[in-house]
Amino acid sequence: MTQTRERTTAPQTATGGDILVEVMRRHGITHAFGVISIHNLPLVEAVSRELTFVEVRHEAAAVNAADAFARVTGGVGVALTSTGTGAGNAAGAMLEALTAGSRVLHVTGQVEAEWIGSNRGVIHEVPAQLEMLTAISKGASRVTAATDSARVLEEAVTTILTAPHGPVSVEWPTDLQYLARPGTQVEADALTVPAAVDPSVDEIDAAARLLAAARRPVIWLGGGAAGAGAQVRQLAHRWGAGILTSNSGRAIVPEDDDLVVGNFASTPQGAALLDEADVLLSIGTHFRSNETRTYSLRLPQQHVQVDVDPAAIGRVHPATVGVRGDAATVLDALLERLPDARTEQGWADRAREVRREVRDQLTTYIGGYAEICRELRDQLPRESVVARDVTIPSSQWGNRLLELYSRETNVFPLGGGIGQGLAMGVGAAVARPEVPTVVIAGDGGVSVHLGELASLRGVGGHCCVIVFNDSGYGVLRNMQQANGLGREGVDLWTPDFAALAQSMDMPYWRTGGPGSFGPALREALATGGPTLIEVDVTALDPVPGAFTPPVHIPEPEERP
Ligand SMILES: Cc1ncc(C[n+]2csc(CCOP(=O)(O)OP(=O)(O)O)c2C)c(N)n1
Ligand SMILES: [Mg+2]
Repeated sequence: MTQTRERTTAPQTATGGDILVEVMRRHGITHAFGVISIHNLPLVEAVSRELTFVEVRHEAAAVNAADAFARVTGGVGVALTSTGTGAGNAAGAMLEALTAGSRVLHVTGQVEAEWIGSNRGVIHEVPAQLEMLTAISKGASRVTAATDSARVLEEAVTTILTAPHGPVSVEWPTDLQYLARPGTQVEADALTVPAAVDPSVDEIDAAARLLAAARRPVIWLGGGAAGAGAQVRQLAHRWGAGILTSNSGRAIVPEDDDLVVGNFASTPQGAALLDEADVLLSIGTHFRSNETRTYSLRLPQQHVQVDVDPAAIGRVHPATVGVRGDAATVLDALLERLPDARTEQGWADRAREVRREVRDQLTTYIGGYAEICRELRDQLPRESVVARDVTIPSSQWGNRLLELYSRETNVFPLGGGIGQGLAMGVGAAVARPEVPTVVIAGDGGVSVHLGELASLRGVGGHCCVIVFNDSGYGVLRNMQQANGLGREGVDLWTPDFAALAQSMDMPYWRTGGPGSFGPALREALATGGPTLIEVDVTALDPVPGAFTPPVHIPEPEERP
């Protein structure tokens, strides 16, 4: 079943869409994701004509795909939505982009300029759209004059790219989209993204003094350490220090490095390593609740914290020395000042031992999942993106045990919202067509945006969607059970995924028992196109240990 696309010729007159194209070109952005509407038609038309427009089925998916595109390419992702409900639909995914600090430019329509705020019931008119957009983004602005569109877009991109990064929304009244013309714009040139402030020499000297005295140092990486991977690796090996990471700090140093303990800080062995350490060097991390046993994990008192955001210093764990600045710049300066390793004999081996133990223990615990995890790693190229939805296989092992080798391949919803992984997979597959992408999703999460299977089929992305089917919201089931709560709201009527895949013209495999996943994955990846593998979680053998999320439920004695 092939579906052909008809391309129309360029319209007689250029529109604001051509200005958007100019801005995108200036920043090396090749694709936009979105849903067409009377409120963004000129934008979609020009992007389709001059660059690539990827049709998705929901505005949240457009933002998720743009977000993943940005994470994978290291550039900016663009999402185009309609005004009103379309812009509102984008909100949940914009919140994810905000949480993750993603470089997303969200351009949405607005009713014609003269009707804004008139409350006359103009189609798609909503009160306070700009206020809503402001609340869900790093910044939001409106095009108020046709000749000012390029400046507004450039300013938006500048805000996105100014550290700490984040998504920006621009609303553009429909009439002004048509009236805007290239060549008539004020200040249309690319603006300068301000460089991160140079770190203070005093702070670096103080940090180096403390670090030089460390006998048992440990490094903790968050997503803010991206760009400093080579330096961190050098320092870790010079020092013999183990590297713990948050989920988003994963693979900044490739996870097959023998000093990478990884996203295992909250395990007993990870906690023990932290307990034994005398100095912690943290770089660009939030110390989020999920990664610190809701802030109860004991961290070394001596703490050098590096972050580009001054507000992060000491926010969760007191910093003995805070260094504000770009991670790579700060690490370069620290490497200069820390020429020799004087750490305790055997300390590096201690980190290696923890690395081994946490992996062995989890591999045993996850039973039949271990084979799936191993097959994924064995069969996927190192450059493949693994886009993970919020499902047990992600939380339990995909976010930790499944080795990743570069930050760009580590795509997951940092804010924990389900239903975003599939569209992230679409964005990743578009960004990296030369290697297969894999999506890990639960039956619940994938059902949030089933329409995005059609988007994936439409773009023909080389992407294998792996749906782990336990007929419901398994993680909440486990939570209810572990806490003596009633089993409500968790058992779902689940689609026939074979029939669904057939309707999507996607090759399909159902696996479950031992030995069944590997061959299915091999065949799926060999197709070079979109495929669907359903894993019957109930057939996994040996039965995996249960996973319950690391959230605090008040004990009866805590209740007033
Ligand atoms: C947007 C959003 N709504 C609700 C939740 C709560 N939630 C977390 S995991 C989950 C279940 C996901 O089910 P599924 O994808 O089938 O994965 P499973 O837990 O069964 O492995 C739900 C409902 C959430 N995280 N995000
Ligand atoms: Mg499920």
